[in-house]
Amino acid sequence: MARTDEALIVIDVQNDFCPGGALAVAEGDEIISRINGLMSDFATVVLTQDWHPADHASFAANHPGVAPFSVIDMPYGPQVLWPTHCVQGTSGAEFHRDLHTDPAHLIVRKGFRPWIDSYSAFFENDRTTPTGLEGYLRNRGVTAVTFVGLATDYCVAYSALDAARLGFGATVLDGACRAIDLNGSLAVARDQMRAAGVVLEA
Ligand code: VGL
Ligand code: ZN
Repeated sequence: MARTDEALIVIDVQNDFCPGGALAVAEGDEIISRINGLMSDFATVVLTQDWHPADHASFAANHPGVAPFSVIDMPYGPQVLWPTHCVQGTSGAEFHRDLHTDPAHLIVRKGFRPWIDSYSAFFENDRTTPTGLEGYLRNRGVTAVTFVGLATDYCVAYSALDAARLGFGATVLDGACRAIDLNGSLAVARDQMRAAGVVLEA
């Protein structure tokens, strides 16, 4: 039976992060059946949804002359410029059709402010503007969170690092995640997570 103090956080299992999508993560769809099977083990299930306006500052298309995957300085720090993805209301922003969404208790949308990106389920990329998820989890008595989804080295890692920083027990099920791995970002993310006390399990 599900432990009442544990939550499963399913990060960004959306069409644009799956094969054929605008920011496709290799094998991104191969984790879905395992994720579906995990949901009944947790008393709280949260889905996140990357949810950008078309004029979002993280899109290379909104920075003329700058190539996708280059890095620029934003007021809150370095920012990778991504191909246009997960635009609000488009099919690319929808959850993958195989993902079970009915068991979810909460869907957190993030990245909807045009001038700031939001990788983490807890904070925008300034690491201080909250999404409200921390309060939701604490209010429900959650003390430990398990992360699965896309992408390991961006939204999953940022979320897990924030969870650990906030004092939640934090586990990442690596086999139920897939990575973008941009210039070694996966190895860096794994090192940072381990150093922060995030438990990486297969
Ligand atoms: C993500 C890059 C841009 C992610 C979201 O879900 O990991 N990565 N937006
Ligand atoms: Zn995004």
